[in-house]
Amino acid sequence: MKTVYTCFCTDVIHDGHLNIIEEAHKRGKVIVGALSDRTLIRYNKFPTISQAERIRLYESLDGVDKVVVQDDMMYDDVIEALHPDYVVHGDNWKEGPESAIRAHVEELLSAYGGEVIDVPYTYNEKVRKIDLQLREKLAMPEYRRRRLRQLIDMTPIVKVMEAHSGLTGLIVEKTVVEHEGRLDQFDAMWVSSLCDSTAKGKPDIELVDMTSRFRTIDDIMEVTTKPIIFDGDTGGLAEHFVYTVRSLERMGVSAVIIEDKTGLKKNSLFGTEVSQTQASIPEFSAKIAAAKKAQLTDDFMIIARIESLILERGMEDALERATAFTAAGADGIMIHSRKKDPTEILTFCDRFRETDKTTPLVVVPSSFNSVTEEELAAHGVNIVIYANQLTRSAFPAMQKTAEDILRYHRAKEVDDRLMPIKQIITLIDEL
Ligand code: SPV
Ligand code: MG
Repeated sequence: MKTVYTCFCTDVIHDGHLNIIEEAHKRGKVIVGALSDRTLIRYNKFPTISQAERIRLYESLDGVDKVVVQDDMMYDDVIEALHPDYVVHGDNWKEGPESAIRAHVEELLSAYGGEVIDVPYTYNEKVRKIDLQLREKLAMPEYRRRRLRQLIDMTPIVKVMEAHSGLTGLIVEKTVVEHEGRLDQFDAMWVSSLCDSTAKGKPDIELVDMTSRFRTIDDIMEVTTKPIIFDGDTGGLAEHFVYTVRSLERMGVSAVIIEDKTGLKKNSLFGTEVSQTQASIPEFSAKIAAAKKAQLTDDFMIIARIESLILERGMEDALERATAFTAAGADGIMIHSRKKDPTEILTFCDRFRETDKTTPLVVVPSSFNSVTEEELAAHGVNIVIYANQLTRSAFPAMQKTAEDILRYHRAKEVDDRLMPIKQIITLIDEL
């Protein structure tokens, strides 16, 4: 009896999967691999049911002899363990980032005479309906809101990218890359005060009002499903912040980060070049406590951001604040620095973790950008935010185009660096 292996990462079984099982069953004993949660979120959409539920679902299918967990995107381990004669997959993996995985499977199988079977991908009205139902479970506020907490439990480090519009939201939502045979994507979006303000041509001084910031969130939410972390600046007055928290929760935002500054806030990356006032520990703790009391759901997170290193008040002050803000109810701590060297950030994380093993830690490596996600995770960081890189890459490109059109009195010279017209008019999918 031959052995046939197929890897599933779906939450719902439709005709396409049944067809794959049928094709597999014709050839021998069918083993289904259930892609583990931590691998699935790098590869596909966020799962709407748990890993254990997916395993039970696959086990219940006629024609499936056994279910195993596939924990790595690459098939090396499962192929070594099972030695399947065939690996069956929908033929959609012949194109795009997944094609590297297919090529690697083919190479592994050819070493002992195994074979890849590509089954034509099924797309019909039923499959389309199921896709829509899954999208509802991903996009609606009650599901989206809780997903950040789920991600913190699921993955060594949650990867967050800045978004400040529907379009940048779509980039964070849809960008998947293949690198050395593995696929990767961002987990969540950061609605940065710097980038949201900059996109409106305004300075980052809490000038863009909450109604406008909420409008940005709404634009992003309209076209995406990934969870959102909102940059709440100082949070304003505690009496106002409680209302902001309620609004964010209702919209389906997962977390707000507020920084321990008071008065006219300027962007932290100015450091001590501009005068900025740090809030006292009791004052900021009271703001956090008031917001935690106002919160309606258990899902939403209020994360306290500590500016002591930015303002050069020292490590001990930063650590004292972290303990106090956690005691006041903060669901996470963000520690910030504008040093190029990550040492002070890593020292803070190590020292914080000596006494607190669980409170999520957040960092924003804009200045200390040589540090890797793996290093951060090894020092106990749970969330890494790439806070402004989309804005900082788009602006120079747009400015250069504007300058060159002025320079040459026509657009021909810039054309080879533009997205083709055919692509821009079809960039956004219609429903
Ligand atoms: C932002 O993105 O607006 C931030 C992070 O607050 S930073 O600009 O690094 O202060
Ligand atoms: Mg900000």
